[in-house]
Amino acid sequence: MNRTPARAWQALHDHIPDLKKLHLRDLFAAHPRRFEDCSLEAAGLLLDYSKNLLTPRTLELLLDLARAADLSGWIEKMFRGEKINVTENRAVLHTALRADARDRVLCDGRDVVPDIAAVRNACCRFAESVRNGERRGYTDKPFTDIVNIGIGGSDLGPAMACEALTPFGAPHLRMHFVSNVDGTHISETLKNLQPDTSLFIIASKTFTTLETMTNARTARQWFIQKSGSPEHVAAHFAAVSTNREAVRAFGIDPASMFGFWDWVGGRYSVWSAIGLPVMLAIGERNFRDFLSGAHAMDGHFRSAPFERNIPVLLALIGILYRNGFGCQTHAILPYDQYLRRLPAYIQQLDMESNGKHVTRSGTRCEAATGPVIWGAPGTDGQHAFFQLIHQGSTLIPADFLAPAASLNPVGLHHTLLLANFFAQTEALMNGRTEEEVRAGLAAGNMSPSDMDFQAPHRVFDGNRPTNSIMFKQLDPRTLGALIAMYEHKVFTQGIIWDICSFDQWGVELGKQLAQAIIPELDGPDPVATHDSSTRGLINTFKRWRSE
Ligand code: G6Q
Repeated sequence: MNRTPARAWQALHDHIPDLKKLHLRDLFAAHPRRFEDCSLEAAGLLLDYSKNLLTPRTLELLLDLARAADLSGWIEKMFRGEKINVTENRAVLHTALRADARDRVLCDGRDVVPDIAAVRNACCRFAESVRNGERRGYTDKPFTDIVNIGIGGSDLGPAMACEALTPFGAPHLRMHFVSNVDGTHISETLKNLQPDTSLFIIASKTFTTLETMTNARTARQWFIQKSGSPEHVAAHFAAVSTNREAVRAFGIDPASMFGFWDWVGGRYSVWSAIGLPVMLAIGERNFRDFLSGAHAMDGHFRSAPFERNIPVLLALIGILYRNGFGCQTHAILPYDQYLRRLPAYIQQLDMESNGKHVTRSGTRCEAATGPVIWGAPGTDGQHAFFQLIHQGSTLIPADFLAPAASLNPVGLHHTLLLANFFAQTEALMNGRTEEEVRAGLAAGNMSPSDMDFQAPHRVFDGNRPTNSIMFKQLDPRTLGALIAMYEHKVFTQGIIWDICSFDQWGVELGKQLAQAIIPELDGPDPVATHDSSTRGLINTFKRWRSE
């Protein structure tokens, strides 16, 4: 075994030239049981990683990396509430949010499990009273529209989960998510709402985020104007935040405020009170199933040996492509319309966590870190960007995800969807040789000279790696397991790259930058500050907006 990270990295790099000589087609031909050997199930998910460019030796070298980075030690530190978010000096305890009620998780010597249960119970009571019509608006009508105002981690998780779990949602509640500070987002949302049946949730960990607070103020103004009195605000606005004082100052009734803790990162917060819109949509029982799916994945991640551990394998395979093959991006391709927003969610989770170039101790990372995450649902993507995945000059590893059963079993739709799911990964692996192409063209009676011209365009090299992730159906439990799987994949990669996956200084910078410019945009006078580009743009903006 290569016991130090440096030796483990070196051994992996030494091995890459051998891998580059292989073709997936040959790996399958040589090992008829490759699927059986390279697939596993946990928490309701099946991972097939056989269509990856790896041999048993590759896996051994990748596992050495995990061991050399003391992955087991770090997993325990996370679950036990040690302050592994080193730059913010915080614990990282989103796993405690879905822990068993009998578990004890200590943070600064205090068991956080009862605190979590208390807030969750309050959220569930609130959600149930809205769902069953007990809690009503100022004209005594039940609520019909829930508007979550938040951004980033306070938006993407609940928005994605509510959409993914639409079939489990209360049909009498319409969910809306407003995030962008572009006035269009809030205006277009408010256009379709009645004040007396709308409930606003202001979701912000800090309760200072410019976009959220601006949208929240606009919503409140609209509400007061339409309802005719500020007195009704208390019944129509709730808040989810860690900043009690700011919530109070905004005028939200403390009884409608749900807290969480600094050890819940924004992009890991859908399990906390930030999940209130999800509880409103799917109800308490389903929300608990969502948590239990994540908890099942936590148990698997914490206890399964690394070679049989889904998040660890996904992480190691990602590292193989990022660091061994120099791949810059990774695609997330759900074959499920309800998972339309999953790529955007994983994009934030992964890119905000591992988009860092400095190690935990502050030196520059030697290895390349987080890839660009992108994607869209199949089969739409097939008619758009898949061309580049099949024949482009860049290797793009991809995760294909699909449920075995559809929640909308109409006609042949699901069979056709899954036929595409299977066909794509098979084609990406096998490609199409020149011989096969020529045989096809010859069957169509193409002339030899046309064939010479056409053949190179129609050859597919194949050897393009994919993971397939299947589950029986998309339900709250499965979604919980899926998200937790990606959280732990990202965690594992962060540990191996030796970066702090839980801070987000790039986001903090974004929050400060605009502040300096806001006052400069007042009035018509040109500014004389900044570089010539920024100054030129600001002054053109000022001129044009007044024309
Ligand atoms: C997530 C990030 C970021 C954050 C938003 C919203 O991990 O920190 O996306 O969630 O900037 O922040 P607030 O919840 O504080 O408004």
